[in-house]
Amino acid sequence: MFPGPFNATYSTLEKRLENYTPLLHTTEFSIGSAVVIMARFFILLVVAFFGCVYAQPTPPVECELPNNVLADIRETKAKIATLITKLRTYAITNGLPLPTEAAAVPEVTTIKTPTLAPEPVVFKTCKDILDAGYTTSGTYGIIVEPLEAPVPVFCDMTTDQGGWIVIQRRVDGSVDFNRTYAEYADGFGTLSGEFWLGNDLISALTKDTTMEMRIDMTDFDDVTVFAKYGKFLVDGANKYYRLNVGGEFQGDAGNSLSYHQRSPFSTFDSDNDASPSRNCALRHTGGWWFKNCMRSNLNGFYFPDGPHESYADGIEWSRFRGLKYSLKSTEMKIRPVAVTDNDI
Ligand SMILES: *[C@@H]1O[C@H](CO)[C@@H](O)[C@H](O)[C@H]1NC(C)=O
Ligand SMILES: [Ca+2]
Repeated sequence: MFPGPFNATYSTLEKRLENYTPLLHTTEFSIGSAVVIMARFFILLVVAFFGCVYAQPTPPVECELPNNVLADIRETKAKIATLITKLRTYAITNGLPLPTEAAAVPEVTTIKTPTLAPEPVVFKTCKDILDAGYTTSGTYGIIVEPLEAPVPVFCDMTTDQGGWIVIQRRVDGSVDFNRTYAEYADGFGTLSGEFWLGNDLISALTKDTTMEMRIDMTDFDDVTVFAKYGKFLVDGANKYYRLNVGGEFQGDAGNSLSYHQRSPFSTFDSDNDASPSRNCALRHTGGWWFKNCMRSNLNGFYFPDGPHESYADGIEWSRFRGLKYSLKSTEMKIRPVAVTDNDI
């Protein structure tokens, strides 16, 4: 064919341009102009071939090309370099594999067919995240409509088969739970420690998805019990975040929440309870679905020891340790109700 270096250069270039052909259709740089450049380069090679080989019929090693041919070759090389730059830019903007920097002319062996970006995976609950294979408890982002940005939540991936969004945690008294109605609406505290997720978020999470709710609690003797409700829904701000708790009850903690069924949420600065004479939240501290007034309040004052002289102002669950005992730790968590064979 052509003398040594030209042959190698030509066939390499040809191969590369062939590899880039699928891309050329999708770039502003048309296949037509690439073909023109190729054809021009080919003619130059033929000229070079006859110039060298025919002038010196014995196997040529080197020969001088006319200046105008050399100039044309340089110009053509520059055009090819421009083409390659455009292709590299295309590859970068479309996430395609890049030709290596090392070679003067990039070496391309495979071309990834441009594909549409995959749909981002959207997790709406911790159960979604668990089902996707994330089995470690911790903070994850979930989409809570109508918000578009992911909301950080703490997922309990181990308790009772996991997949729980934790909405409340008390563990050491480090966070003040004696807060305003607005603060309870927004949420406060830290997801890794003590917090209230926020009534707006809890309402949004439970509004369209049937959720079950589980409470794990521990006393200062490290006795751990739980209460689990088959259905849990918190109404929106327009209904003062009214509690809807029902379904099947399970647990060894006793049921101290059903008494509060259909009570709106109250805080010391927003008395929505069923007691005309008292402000239940002010008396019992924290924010809760107070009625007249309470059989539980897990958002009360954190007593560091457990038993207390005062009446029902700590972290209380009457069926477990009565109303003069403040619990050591509590966690409230929600999870979509599993679809059973009966529902299908
Ligand atoms: C909670 O805050 C209110 C308003 O500041 C205050 O009147 C009340 O005494 C506080 N309760 C506790 C237990 O700190
Ligand atoms: Ca009242």
